[in-house]
Amino acid sequence: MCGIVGAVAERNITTILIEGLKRLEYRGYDSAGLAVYTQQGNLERRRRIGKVSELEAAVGAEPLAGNLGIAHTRWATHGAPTEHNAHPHFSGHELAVVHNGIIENHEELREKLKGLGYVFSSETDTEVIVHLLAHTLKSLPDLADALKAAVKQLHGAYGLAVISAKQPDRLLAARSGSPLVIGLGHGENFLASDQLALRQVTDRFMYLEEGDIAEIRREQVTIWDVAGTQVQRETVQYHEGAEAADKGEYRHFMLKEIHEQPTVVQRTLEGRLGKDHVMVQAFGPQAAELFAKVRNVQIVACGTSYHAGMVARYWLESLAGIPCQVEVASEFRYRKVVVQPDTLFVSISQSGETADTLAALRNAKELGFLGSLAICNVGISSLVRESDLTLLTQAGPEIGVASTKAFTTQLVSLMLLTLSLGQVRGTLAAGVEAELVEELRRLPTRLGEALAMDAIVEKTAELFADKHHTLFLGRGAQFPVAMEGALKLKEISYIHAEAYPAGELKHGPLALVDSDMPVVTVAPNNELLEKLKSNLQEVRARGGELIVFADEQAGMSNGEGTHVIAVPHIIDALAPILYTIPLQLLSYYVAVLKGTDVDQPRNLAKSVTVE
Ligand code: HGA
Repeated sequence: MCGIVGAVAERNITTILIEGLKRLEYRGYDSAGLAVYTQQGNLERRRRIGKVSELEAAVGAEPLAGNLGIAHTRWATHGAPTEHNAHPHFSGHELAVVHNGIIENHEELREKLKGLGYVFSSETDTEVIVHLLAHTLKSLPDLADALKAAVKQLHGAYGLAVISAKQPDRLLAARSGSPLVIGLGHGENFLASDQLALRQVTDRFMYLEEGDIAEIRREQVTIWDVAGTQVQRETVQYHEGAEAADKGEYRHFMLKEIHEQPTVVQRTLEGRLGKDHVMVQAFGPQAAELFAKVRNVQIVACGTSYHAGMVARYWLESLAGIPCQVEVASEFRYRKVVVQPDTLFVSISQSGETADTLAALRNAKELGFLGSLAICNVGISSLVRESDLTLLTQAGPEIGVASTKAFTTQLVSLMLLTLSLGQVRGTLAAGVEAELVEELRRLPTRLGEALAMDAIVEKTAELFADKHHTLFLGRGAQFPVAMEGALKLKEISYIHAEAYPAGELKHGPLALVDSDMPVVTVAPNNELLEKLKSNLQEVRARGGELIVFADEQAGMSNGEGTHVIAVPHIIDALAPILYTIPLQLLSYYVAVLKGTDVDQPRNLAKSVTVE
């Protein structure tokens, strides 16, 4: 979602700010802006709706140079995506603020500040922050003191960057519910909502914690914690290889990320498989002790991660014999939940900053769960920090807004969880675990074979180019795979797609089936295959066109209105991971045919850090 970049240096920082924003573009946004304290001693800003390149052009046309500045990509929550709502927001000519998050008491503060004579020029919640700070500065002239006092009046979530023309040697930051990281340079320092934005200028970072306020000067960084006590935060040297935001030979990040899946699944398995068992300590030193007590599992997640959780439910119940509930985080967090004794709370999130999932975890801590486990792709994230146990997916940075490799690595991690719980609790026969471990080792190769379906899937995509609706069907653990397939198609091709358990067809959705409604089905060769074949007959009988991704050994063949695409055979338990690949490719190629913005689909954002 929105991004923040800030800099204080001896050199001109405008290009650093713009490059930083570009590196955050993948998160999705609707407008961009920056404010610089210029060499003439003024605060000046440029703002544009649309892409960072528009902002860059505006700066090119009317140059801005200075040693202190803040910049922002906005994903509107309060007020339309217009230029006057874009950040930075100013109070007079003195103060500029950029903000990620939501101020819940903005109406009340706005009325109060209007009463004090402040004039608002936007509909955003953010603008109350800058006027509130301006007002506080009247009694507390030091910027850090004023910020500490002002944030006490804010309810909601914020990551803030602030600069003042009156104190132009410093950049201020405040974090509560929205991540911020300081980038450390030599004689220059930086700020961003994600270290990725600053990798061009440094590899040394200091992560702010909840409630921290930071004063960042060229030579010095001072941090106060939520109690106002001056604190040191650890400096982290960033080591991850140069997995830069680079598409390489691929046309889109999404296609690159789909093709990375054998490698990242391999990485997710590395160091976690013993000869014939899963190494439970991969979940943390106290995992074995905690897992031994688990009698139930509650999974909470959003979007694609929720679908991973739904697959895990089939696995946990059928393989480990552990009852499992799965719920979307935005529902779980506001519902009165009855927790069964000895329930493990499992949250799943690519970024680890998903606002609803994080809030659900925080609620869960008050509800008497046995403990919490985060399945997450970002090691230094709030979800990881706040959970008892963690298993990191090793997907690497995912740039495409529509999640692909994050999903399959989540599935692999959830299979490791299933096997670990079954092992520790003695509910999974050692032979079954050994067989699945062996199959997991082969999985990267199998995924490579599934990727070889690329060309046939590209051809199949043509069947969808002029369609407006589709149905996705699956049975058992393939039902959530069908849901994920439908979500991918919606997200990037804007074709309306719905998923149903195949057995539900005749209870309603069959009424929709006609020659304009293609029906996509995933059909591994399992005990449900014959039932699925009957469901497909129901579709054919109504003239519906069938696209069936079927096990090469399932004995299904092409026929009138039936397009069968053979999928390499795989053990049933791992089929959800393998069948995801052709569905990802299908939505990708349909989107390419329709000419949509594959990597940054309209209205969507990566890492949903607001409710
Ligand atoms: N509420 C602010 C910032 C929005 C945001 O953080 N989006 O991710 C606004 O609407 O401008």
